[in-house]
Amino acid sequence: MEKTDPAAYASKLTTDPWSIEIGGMVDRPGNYDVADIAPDNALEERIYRLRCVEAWSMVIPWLGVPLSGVLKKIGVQPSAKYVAFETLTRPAEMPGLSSPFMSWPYREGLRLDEAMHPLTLLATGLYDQPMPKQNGAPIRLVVPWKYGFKSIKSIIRITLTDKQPVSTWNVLQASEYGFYANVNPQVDHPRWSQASERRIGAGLFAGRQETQMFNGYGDEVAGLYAGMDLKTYY
Ligand SMILES: Nc1nc2c(c(=O)[nH]1)N[C@H]1C(S)=C(S)[C@@H](COP(=O)(O)O)O[C@H]1N2
Ligand SMILES: [Mo]
Repeated sequence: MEKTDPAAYASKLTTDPWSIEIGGMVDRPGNYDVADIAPDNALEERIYRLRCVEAWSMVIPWLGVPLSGVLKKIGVQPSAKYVAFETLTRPAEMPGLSSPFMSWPYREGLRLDEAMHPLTLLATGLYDQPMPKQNGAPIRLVVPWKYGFKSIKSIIRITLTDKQPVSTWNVLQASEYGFYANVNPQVDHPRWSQASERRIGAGLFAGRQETQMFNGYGDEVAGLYAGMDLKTYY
């Protein structure tokens, strides 16, 4: 492998045409075009907070469709309990991905009820524009009550399964990045506090903001985790 700056290759990533392979425990598996999954006339704008696990946050107006609607059309079989997501690895176009840090595709997963929650979005744009490549063109997940790493970019595969899916950050460092990764100011990362965050775009003198439980979406999503110890399932 040549030591070339991966940024030089970013523009080579082809995102059009793009289809997602949807399979596993579904009634209608197949390759679905992004234009069919999220047609322009179905796009909704959703203004969400995005809280990175590394204690920065941003407010972003996404354009997208609820994941639940897509899954309903594909037909989820009763045996399915989780949804697994996978990103493209194209060594010819993104040579940096053949480095030891990421020798396999970025992967994420949700429990089925999290995937079906009305806040969970498949986004194809932001700020009223098509999704920029660095933000996950042409289609990405947005799960606003979870740390940003759950919101996997540039999805090529969605698989319905009965086993908890592999998630990239969890595999890299399970003690630091859990499968659930719900934003929680009471459960610190081993190396830093999660009680506050730096809001990007809030201005130089805005100071840090207090992080909210479930990133402020507790009224909508706390019920998904009723009875669960969120220190154990972080
Ligand atoms: N495929 C893929 N998705 C990804 C990542 C990544 O490296 N690869 N990074 C994650 C992390 S850590 C965050 S905080 C968000 C950031 O989204 P943004 O780049 O649009 O700000 O994307 C997430 N999704
Ligand atoms: Mo992140």
